[in-house]
Amino acid sequence: MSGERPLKVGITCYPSVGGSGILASALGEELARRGHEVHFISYERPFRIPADGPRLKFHPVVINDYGLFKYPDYTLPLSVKMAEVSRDHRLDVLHVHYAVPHATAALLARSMLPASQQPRVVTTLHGTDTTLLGRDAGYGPAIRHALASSDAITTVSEYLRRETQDLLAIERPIDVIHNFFVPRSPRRTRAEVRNELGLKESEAMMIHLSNLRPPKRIDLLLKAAAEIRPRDSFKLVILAGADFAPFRDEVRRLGIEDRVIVREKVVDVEDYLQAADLALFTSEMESFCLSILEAACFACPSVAPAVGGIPEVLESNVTGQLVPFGDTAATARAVEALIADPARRKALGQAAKTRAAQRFSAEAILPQYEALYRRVCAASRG
Ligand code: GMT
Repeated sequence: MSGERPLKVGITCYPSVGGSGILASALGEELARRGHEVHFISYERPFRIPADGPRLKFHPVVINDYGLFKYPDYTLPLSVKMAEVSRDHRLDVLHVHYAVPHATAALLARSMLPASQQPRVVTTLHGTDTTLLGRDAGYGPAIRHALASSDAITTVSEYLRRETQDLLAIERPIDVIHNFFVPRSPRRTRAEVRNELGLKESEAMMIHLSNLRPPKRIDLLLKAAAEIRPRDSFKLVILAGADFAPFRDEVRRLGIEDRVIVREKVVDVEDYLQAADLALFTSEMESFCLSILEAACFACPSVAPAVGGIPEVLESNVTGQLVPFGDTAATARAVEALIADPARRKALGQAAKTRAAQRFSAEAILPQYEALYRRVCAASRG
């Protein structure tokens, strides 16, 4: 840190498996490492944050079950906890990841406090909070209001900035701060992981990691895998952040049971990423696709559709291969070409790793968040 006083930052995110929570957790961990004080506020401890330490603390939001409520309410107890933590720890900034309902709760928390105790509110949009909920008549106006009232808005890609401006008619400046990833050291060797998976020497390990939500288009992932030839040249290892059972029938129907290996709710993704030869994604929409970056950090090139913010993460023919969305034949051909050419695969993987370190590492991204926090803290409120 540059001689300036450390900041006190509250972070709210979804604690479950998902890119926004992973990013928010890594941000908090890195801020604490850099000497700032970080307070996570959520209904559960985010799964990747370390145990509480001198500069990192988790504050759970307790939700009671009231018979009158048909739908349990989270926004109000969250806002009360945010206000409490802001007041007790004199927070400079409340940084919320994923607008719904976090940004609205932060504004409410801010307005519950006297002016001298009000933190600045920074809202980071991650994707479907703009592209899905932003279009929803039941959420759009509330999101727009929360963004208009935040002290700063950031998006994780240029693509998402444009979408937010267009869909939500936001005219004020939006800062683009790309996602970053800090790879942890694998706990097992590449050989141990391949052994666990029962991979033959002749089989390329193709990895897919996601929360399996509808935009990930697991149907297309499986279809593309079924079109890869020779069919015994690879195994598709799916690190599923959710129950894979709903996709089992499709795996059987496509006759690829012997090609697909699923591991659910894996925490040590690094073990598998270091062992992978390439990664495959078939999403219909991604504002960034953190998983491509995670793979890149382990010199693993990706094949992915040219949608949303993916072209900002993956440079086609340099760090992997972009393909048209939904074209499973083109996807299978791109994968086949990489399987058949280990030297090219390696070159793309190395370039992906270098680019990740240059553009999407903590060293590259953290100073951007610190500068943003200092900017909003220095600005007088309009
Ligand atoms: O929008 C979602 O599907 C959930 C969200 C999440 O919390 O995982 O994903 C979004 O945020 C990630 C982290 O910034 C991005 O890498 C994902 O591309 C983005 N997903 C979409 O835009 C669909």
